[in-house]
Amino acid sequence: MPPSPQGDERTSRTPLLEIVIPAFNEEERLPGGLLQLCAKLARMPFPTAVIVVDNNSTDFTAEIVSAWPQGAVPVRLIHCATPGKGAAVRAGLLATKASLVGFCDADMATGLDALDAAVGLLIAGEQVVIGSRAHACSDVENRHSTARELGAVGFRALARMIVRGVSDTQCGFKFFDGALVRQAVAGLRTPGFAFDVELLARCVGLGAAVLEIPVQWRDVPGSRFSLARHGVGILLELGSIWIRLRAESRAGAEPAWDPLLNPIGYP
Ligand SMILES: Nc1nc2c(ncn2[C@@H]2O[C@H](COP(=O)(O)OP(=O)(O)O)[C@@H](O)[C@H]2O)c(=O)[nH]1
Ligand SMILES: [Mg+2]
Repeated sequence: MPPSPQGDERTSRTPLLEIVIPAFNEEERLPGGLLQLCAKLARMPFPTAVIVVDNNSTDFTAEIVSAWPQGAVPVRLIHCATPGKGAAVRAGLLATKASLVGFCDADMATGLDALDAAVGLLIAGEQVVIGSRAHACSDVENRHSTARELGAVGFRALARMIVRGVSDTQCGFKFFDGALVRQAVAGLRTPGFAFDVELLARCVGLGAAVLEIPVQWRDVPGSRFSLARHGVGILLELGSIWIRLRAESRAGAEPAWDPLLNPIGYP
């Protein structure tokens, strides 16, 4: 089907908002997620675009994106050679040019109604707006195992030592001032699931405040995360983040903070 005239007009302009979706073996969940996201973005009153970042998926993820019909919301595929969600999000964010950018998961576990609030807050001057399942007004439908929930409690306690004041660093729904996040993500070194902690720490190190907003979140079956496969790796990643940021701070590099003497924090 040829793109609509409206699509021609919207896609010829530089997007104001670009959204990155990291995707690994997502042939089941991605088509529905992309449909939802594109429908939502097509209703926004400015040009938008989507970037899907694939890590050598062994299923039809890449083919699905390559063949995606280019309508009012262009959808572009990027390959990332380094495995991991963090590496993929980094590659996607670095490929953006828009003044507002963000990322969300292929399963659209976070309800897209929150996008209006996130974009409105960024336009009003916020620099980092993130979905938070810990927000008192969030509506969360969680089917995680007890083991994963216990692991999450431990993770949150450790993550708070690096980004104090953020209750939920791991919700896959984060939006940023484009220039800020491109600068922050350039230094990101965490390839796996703990990358959000380093990214938020780097944004705060650059002087940004993190605003958590309520979301509707439902656990979508088909998660790529496995406590058995990723649990230890995540802990190691947290330790590396702490050490790396501390070393950078001591060397006088950005971000200029020390997690011991001057922990990233909010009032
Ligand atoms: N490109 C890429 N995406 C990944 C990788 N691991 C996870 N993702 C994506 O990250 C998003 C969140 O993953 P998901 O499995 O839903 O994790 P959960 O919601 O935390 O259980 C999805 O879009 C996944 O496809 C990876 O190694 N590479
Ligand atoms: Mg998920």
